[in-house]
Amino acid sequence: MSKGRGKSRPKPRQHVSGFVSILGRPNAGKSTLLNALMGTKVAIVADKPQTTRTTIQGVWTTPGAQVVFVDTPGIHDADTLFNRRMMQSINEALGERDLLLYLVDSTRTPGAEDEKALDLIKDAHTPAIAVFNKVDALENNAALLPLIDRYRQWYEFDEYLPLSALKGVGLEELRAAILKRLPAGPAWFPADHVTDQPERFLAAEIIREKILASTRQEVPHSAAVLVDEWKEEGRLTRISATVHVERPGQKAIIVGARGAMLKKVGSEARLEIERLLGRKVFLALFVKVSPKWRENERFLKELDWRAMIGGDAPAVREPAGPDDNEGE
Ligand SMILES: Nc1nc2c(ncn2[C@@H]2O[C@H](COP(=O)(O)OP(=O)(O)OP(=O)(O)O)[C@@H](O)[C@H]2O)c(=O)[nH]1
Ligand SMILES: [Mg+2]
Repeated sequence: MSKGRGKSRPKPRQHVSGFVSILGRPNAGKSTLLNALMGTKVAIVADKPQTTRTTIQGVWTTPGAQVVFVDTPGIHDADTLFNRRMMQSINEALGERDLLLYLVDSTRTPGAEDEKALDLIKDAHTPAIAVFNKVDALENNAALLPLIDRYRQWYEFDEYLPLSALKGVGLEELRAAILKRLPAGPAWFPADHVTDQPERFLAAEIIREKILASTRQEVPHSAAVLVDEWKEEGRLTRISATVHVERPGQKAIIVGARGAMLKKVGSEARLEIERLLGRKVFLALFVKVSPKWRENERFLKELDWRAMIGGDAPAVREPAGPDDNEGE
């Protein structure tokens, strides 16, 4: 707070830009924060861990700055090929960044796993801000001080900020702390560029979000969504997508009694995809049992849109693993 000077005009600064990765344990609120910082929904959110499965970019452009935020999967012990891929994408998000935001769920008591997750931050040798999220859910803020102290003992962050990504409390302070640490640089993307995710992937993610919201236990982890077909027909976009699960019991849950669950998920997803595209959408949704897809290299390649749009991987056009894919 500046004493007596009222609102002093900030000095004109050079245009700044940079890459800022958002990291933390599963369910800490990383994607909620990305959406809050962007002011628009870029990443799906759920009250289940491991919702985000790949890095997701949100490009925030203001008159004096452009920030590329990179949301990441939660840091966890990887047990399957799929989880190892998730950890790999976290590691990639740590390289050559200007700043890291390490998100802590302030409502949880920190333990050994939280301390271990910080090793990744320590090894990155990049400026990092510790963000204590979900303060709206704390009974009183006094609980925050010992928590901040604990993290301070584990790692000396550049700053420690309380925040509620959900309620938008502390966002301005966080934005200021970010901008202050970015180097002078140009905008790399046009002002209307918001994310790197193709519409096909966003649609698949929206479908998965509706499934996550309606299911529990092992079903959320076992569901993967692939868009099989995408056709523009006049003013209508016709999308056909398949929800892959690992076991017949999970398929039964997602389909529901007389197809009720699939209908609900499908219509919730369709409405949101229509809002996203600004067009009418016809969504055909199927459920398929694809045993052990999380260990299936070819299936994972199909899920990874970066590989599909010509990353380093060769374009594989054969049907993915256990999938029967789109019909001609
Ligand atoms: N009360 C409260 N809940 C929050 C806040 N931020 C996020 N949440 C909730 O925490 C849950 C997880 O949010 P996500 O944004 O999906 O968390 P994430 O860290 O991206 O999770 P993963 O992608 O699974 O690693 C959701 O139910 C959010 O609504 C917050 O500031 N306050
Ligand atoms: Mg997430």
